[in-house]
Amino acid sequence: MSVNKTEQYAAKKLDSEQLAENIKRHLQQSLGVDQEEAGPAEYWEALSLVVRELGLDLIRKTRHKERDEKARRVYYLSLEFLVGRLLGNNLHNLGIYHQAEEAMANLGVNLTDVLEHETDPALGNGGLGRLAACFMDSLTTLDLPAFGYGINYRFGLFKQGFAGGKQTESPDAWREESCPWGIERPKRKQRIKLYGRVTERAGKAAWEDTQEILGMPWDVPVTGYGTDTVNTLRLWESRAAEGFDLSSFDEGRYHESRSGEIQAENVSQVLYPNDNHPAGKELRLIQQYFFVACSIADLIARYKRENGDNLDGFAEKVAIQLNDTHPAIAVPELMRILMDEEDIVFTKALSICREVFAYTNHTLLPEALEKWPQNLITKVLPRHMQIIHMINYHFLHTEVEAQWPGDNNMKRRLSIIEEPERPGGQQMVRMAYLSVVGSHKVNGVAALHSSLVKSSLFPEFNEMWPDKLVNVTNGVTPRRWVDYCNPELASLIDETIGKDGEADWRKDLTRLDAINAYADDPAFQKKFAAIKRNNKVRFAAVVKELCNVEISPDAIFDVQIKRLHEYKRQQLNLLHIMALYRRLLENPDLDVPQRVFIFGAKAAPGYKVAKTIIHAINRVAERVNNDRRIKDKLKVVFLPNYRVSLAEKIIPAADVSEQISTAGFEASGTGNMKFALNGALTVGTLDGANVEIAEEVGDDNIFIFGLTVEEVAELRHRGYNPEDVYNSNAELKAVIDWLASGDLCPEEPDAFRPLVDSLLGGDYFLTLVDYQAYSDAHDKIVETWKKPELWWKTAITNSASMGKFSSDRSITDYAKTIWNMA
Ligand code: CR6
Repeated sequence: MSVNKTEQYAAKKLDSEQLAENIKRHLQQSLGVDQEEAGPAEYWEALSLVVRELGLDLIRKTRHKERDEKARRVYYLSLEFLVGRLLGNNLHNLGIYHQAEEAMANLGVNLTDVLEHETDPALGNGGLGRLAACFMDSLTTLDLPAFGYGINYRFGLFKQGFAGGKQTESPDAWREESCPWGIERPKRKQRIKLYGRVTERAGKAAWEDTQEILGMPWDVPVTGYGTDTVNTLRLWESRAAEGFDLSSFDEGRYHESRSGEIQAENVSQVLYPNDNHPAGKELRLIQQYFFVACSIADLIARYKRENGDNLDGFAEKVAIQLNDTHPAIAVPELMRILMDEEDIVFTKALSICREVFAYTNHTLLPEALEKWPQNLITKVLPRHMQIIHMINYHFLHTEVEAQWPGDNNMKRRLSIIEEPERPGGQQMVRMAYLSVVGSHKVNGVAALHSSLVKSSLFPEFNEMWPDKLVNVTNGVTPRRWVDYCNPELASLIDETIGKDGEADWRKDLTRLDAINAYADDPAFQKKFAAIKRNNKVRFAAVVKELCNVEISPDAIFDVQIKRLHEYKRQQLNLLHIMALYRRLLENPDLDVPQRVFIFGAKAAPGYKVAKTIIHAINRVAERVNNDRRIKDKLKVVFLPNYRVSLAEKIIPAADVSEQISTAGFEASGTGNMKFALNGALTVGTLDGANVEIAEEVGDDNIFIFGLTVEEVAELRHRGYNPEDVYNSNAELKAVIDWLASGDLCPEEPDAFRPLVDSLLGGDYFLTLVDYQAYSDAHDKIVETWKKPELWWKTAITNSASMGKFSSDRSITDYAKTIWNMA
């Protein structure tokens, strides 16, 4: 289905000379600099402009083709797209990386240096946002008609620094550096309403006395691998509407009018820095509605341009995926347009919505499930609140009533509106319920997670609609997460199993399975190990530069990179490191391999315990790294400002991947897949996608430890006292006491109190319970490391067995089971 098979890889036709000419042209004509004046930053911008030109050309062709084919399109609505750096990835996807390398060399510059000049667009918090970016890559690679819709935040996720080991935050004004990727499309701007009130005019609801803001689209071309299809990521930026609050000019209230303008521009200012935890702020609700309303209006306009004004065929042409509940307000928004603007009756409007929408659930954490006060929605979106009530009434009194006649208790439990538990409390709108009721499919993101969504989160919905809840296991794009970040491994795979046409594992990751035949092969092991070592040498230089710590490439690189959250249990890793250090102090000649523990993690600025954990790890690192007694057998590094571009350097260099969440808490995880794909061995719990990774690699090739979901439930049921574990495990007790003693932070002896209290006062995440099993799993890792043939066999088996975890497979699953597009 690609744009034009005869013209395939249009970009590939550009040779290095043409590229160099284009680069020079942009240096002079777009940037106004001479070649002699240009540094890597200018070369980066000029080459990016060349690639953007290519992208825009192909976007136009893709659009024409889609218009002709009139196929169903999928719209991926997400408040986060963590795309990472784009230049290198686009060059790879378009098949012109080597030409670009040559072109730059001929101009006397090094492409790798140039690529380092790109600031990461950090328009996401973590896994959910990065997943959206991998999905855009796969949608395009698979030639599916797709649009991504999101927000063009002026400030991405904060930049992290450390002061005395504590996290500091500063704004990430990522676009200020210049960002050549996006282009504004003023022709497609939208005007949306907020606040006001609802009146009735001629029997119809009218939303009046509103404030209005503009949404300006900013289009980023999304390239795919080995195709001329280029899709669009359309990110909205808020602007004050022209004529905004004009009446206040007349009344001489100029200042008020200006303040209105600033408010409008505030909407797309900043990404909320919470992962798995809603902020609950009015501005966040406005952000959600702003991008949803712009996107729905935009996609309806596109439908009408292509199919005419009648919306009868709308659901056949449009699929909308809600990435978590963040865009859930899209359900009442589409209902509003269908009913109030298109004169479609309620029941028909609801059935259109249910054909169009599908919702992805990414978490079971109760505190992460979004709820908005009914009063707040009534204030900001009065018509939407009415429509939510209408949907709820129909749902409870027709559908729930039919399933459980006369059961008022059930109606209360399933109501989209949650009644306050205490008198005087607020009514809350459960956005997850609204999403389930408004969609035809709801998916979890890994097999275990999806089964828990059915059995614990939405059991009644599953009983009512047995086909609605499904699983689509997450995946990652092998283009960025092997081909681009680990080019030596990519070449070794090419050499071994071929790369042309059908054989190209970049397009069909299950082809990697053929590498399994080489897991035992000493020559292949040698090459695989050499690549890992090269990656470690390069990464050691990054660590030296960023942390001023020397690490040996011969040590085990043991890595935990992800958001800082108690359920992810960086504290478990920390306690174990403290214990290893104590073991070495007791016996400095202990026969153990050198180990480096590597962390990267941002904590939400308001998450106290998470910040305490960062502080504690940094303090332990300082102590361990400067203690000559342990003879460099142990090092700990915490890389500041973890982000996509750092992940690209860390993952290819990792030996051990830490995936140690409390069972039942990590919906999927996607880092786990990237590490295994690059030949790291996983130490992990039976949680999220770890379960499926274990199935693929086999139990002998992964270090599974700790309580299972069932055992966690049993333990909670029986009742658990962390003091019992603390008192019965001498090593664990010693390290917790050390943490509590103030020794690691003499100037603030109580600094780690919040962590110690959370461990001993309840230990909700069962860190202490899993401690011994974790420590034993690490002993097994060391045993394996001591047998290099076994180690490399295991590592190769991991890489070779990751075929399932390509985001191409995830997207194919969505297309088949949810979007009806394949
Ligand atoms: N925090 C899950 O916690 C999952 C991603 C993508 C998360 C994580 O396990 O891999 O989504 N959930 O599905 C949310 O953001 C709510 C995440 O990234």
